[in-house]
Amino acid sequence: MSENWPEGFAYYPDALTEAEESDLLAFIETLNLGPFVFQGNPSLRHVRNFGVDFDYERKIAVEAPPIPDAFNTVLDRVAALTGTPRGDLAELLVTRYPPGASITWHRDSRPFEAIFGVSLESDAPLKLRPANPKNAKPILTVPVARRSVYALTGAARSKWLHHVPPVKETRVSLTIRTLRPGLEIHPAADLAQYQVPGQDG
Ligand SMILES: O=C(O)CCC(=O)C(=O)O
Repeated sequence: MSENWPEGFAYYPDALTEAEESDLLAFIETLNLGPFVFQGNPSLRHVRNFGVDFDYERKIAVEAPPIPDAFNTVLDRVAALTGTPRGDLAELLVTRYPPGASITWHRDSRPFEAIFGVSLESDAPLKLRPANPKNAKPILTVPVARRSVYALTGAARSKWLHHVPPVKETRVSLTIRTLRPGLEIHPAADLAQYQVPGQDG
């Protein structure tokens, strides 16, 4: 643990074995990822949501296909490491970052509560800074290694922003999230849209 990290941030290196990472990457190869699209603009990142999705246009949570069993091991591991009830891990987002892809400074959408990030295939820096620009704390950099898990809960989730700068090598991440209590999940207008996803984040 670093004393500089915000309250609610935790980092777990070597959370997965090399064999578990290989199995996950092989399964992810079989998924039909599509470009993340925001306000009509496709990004370099390719994504696919399971469990729940966030509709950025309507700003609501919507149903997504169930989380495949191939993710059971990683979900069990995240639950055990972070002390989160396994059943609360309701959403899983797969993201592939080809070289040059990044994710801009952001705080995750309101429907989601705790956030757990699993890094696969390559190491990358995760940047953190306070959401309030008047708070002059410096930007923190956490080198998140492949096979690690990081947690964003508490202040780290609600009062800080995070960002992954353009990656040098292909990186895959799993973003696993709990849902805000009482969240209404709307039926997806057409679940077939997820065969060619592009509106998750
Ligand atoms: O790839 C990561 O570790 C960060 C993903 C993220 O911040 C997001 O999907 O909202």
